[in-house]
Amino acid sequence: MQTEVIKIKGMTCMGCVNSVKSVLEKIPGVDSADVSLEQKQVTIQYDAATTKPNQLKDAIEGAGFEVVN
Ligand SMILES: [Cu+2]
Repeated sequence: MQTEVIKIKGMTCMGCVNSVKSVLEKIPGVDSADVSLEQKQVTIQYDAATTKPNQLKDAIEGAGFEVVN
């Protein structure tokens, strides 16, 4: 299992947090997505053989948020 921490711009409330979490957890290979509104970041546990970091970032941007790193 691989861990990726992604900084996100544009999250303002728990609704945003839940959107980010649910799009990420729908991706095959993603085990968990732990979103912090305070720290404006998500910590993702995923299987690197199934999912690439770019897919995670694309999903966040697809949900309407900006990936910082
Ligand atoms: Cu919101």
